[in-house]
Amino acid sequence: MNSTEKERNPLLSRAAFGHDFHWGVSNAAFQVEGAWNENDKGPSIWDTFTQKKGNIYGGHQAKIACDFYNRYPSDLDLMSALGIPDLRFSISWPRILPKGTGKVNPKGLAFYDRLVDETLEKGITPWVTLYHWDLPQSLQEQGGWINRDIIHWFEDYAQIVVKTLGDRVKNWMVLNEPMVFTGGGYFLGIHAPGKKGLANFIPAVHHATLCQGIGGRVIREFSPGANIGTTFSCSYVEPYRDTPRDHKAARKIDALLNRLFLEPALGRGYPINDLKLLQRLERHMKPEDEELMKFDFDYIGLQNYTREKVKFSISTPILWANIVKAENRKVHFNEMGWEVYPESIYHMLHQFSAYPEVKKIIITESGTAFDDKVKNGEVHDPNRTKYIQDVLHQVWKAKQEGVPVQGYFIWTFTDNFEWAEGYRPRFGIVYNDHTTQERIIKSSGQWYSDFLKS
Ligand code: GCO
Repeated sequence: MNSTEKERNPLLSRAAFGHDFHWGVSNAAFQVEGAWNENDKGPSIWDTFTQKKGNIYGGHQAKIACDFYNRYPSDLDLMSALGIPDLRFSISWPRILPKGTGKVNPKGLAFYDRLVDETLEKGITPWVTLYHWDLPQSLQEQGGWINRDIIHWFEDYAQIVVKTLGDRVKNWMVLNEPMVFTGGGYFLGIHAPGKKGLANFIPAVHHATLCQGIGGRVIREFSPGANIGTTFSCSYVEPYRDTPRDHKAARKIDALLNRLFLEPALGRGYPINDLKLLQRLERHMKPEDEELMKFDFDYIGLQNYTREKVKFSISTPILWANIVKAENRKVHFNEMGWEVYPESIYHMLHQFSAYPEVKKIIITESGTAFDDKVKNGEVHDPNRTKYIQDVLHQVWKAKQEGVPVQGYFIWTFTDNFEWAEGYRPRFGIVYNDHTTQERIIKSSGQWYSDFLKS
């Protein structure tokens, strides 16, 4: 691209975001590692959930996934060759503590020791997520997230990990998307552990919120000088029609999707005024909880993929609100059925940065899923490249307007196990042939490499 084109569209240069802006890719243990029972790893709720017939698209399994457990050295080489500076990955709790508590698995710790060392050796900065949904099955058998004891189980687990890696890992995230793992796993039953209803959802929400703050304090204590964040899924929410009922419905869904976990972390308590059903949380609150939930995070991890349009719905009791699917709104949508709407991230950056307690925002996940195909040994995904460019335009605009956004991580590096959707949706900038484990850099991956080297 010649210089005049670059000037016309400054976004196509990394420099437009400033020298201190972080760039990377994200993945998660259960979605890429495989080795589901190797070297004394215990089962997670996702191992149990995927092995139960009917839960996962096509009966897909993650016993091997991308075989990252064995292939991470060559994947790190590929990231390094592409000039990707940062890698976000997560720790598998049952690899460290096969029973969730008690006896530590030295082979599990040794794996992450090696992974961190090799990441650093290859000039890549590790960003570590403590919890990306793979709760040890044995803890679920004691109630999992609905058992308040999890705040002690999680604290012990976090201490072991941070004491082991905290000398070399200086960028941390406590939880990945608590709204999704409590909503999917403990209300709708479509994610592990497949529980349903408010009786499961409400205590899971409160205990996850407590662990957000507890995890922050553990990292602060055992990883000196660490940059500590935690991540939140979010979607720009708009009323389907410009009517008072749809506006009210949109406010409720916004409270549920975008405020439920962020506001207690900021010391603002739960958004009960806009979502009366959250009053149920109060019976789980103990006097010390307001303080426990709060933590002075160095940054907020923002994870955005789409926007939602919401309408009043008489057929949805308690919430009286329904999301109108993209396919019913005649808009362009991706392999997940999510509207392709890059502007959403602009609105969420402003919405999150409007809280004075939010010091910095890192976009810890952003990407899109298409039905990518290999043709003559190559994978051309110009639609993904365009989406990322359009999103970066929105990020740059928000940054120009004063939003303290300091980083962008693409979800994800290699195509991987997309939870209940199995391997069908491909999010990667690198194609993975799940039979041969062959990696093929997609045209979006090449574009990202060129952008990072620009
Ligand atoms: C999430 C998870 C990722 C997903 C990605 C695409 O945000 O749901 O962090 O594990 O794979 O978001 O759905």
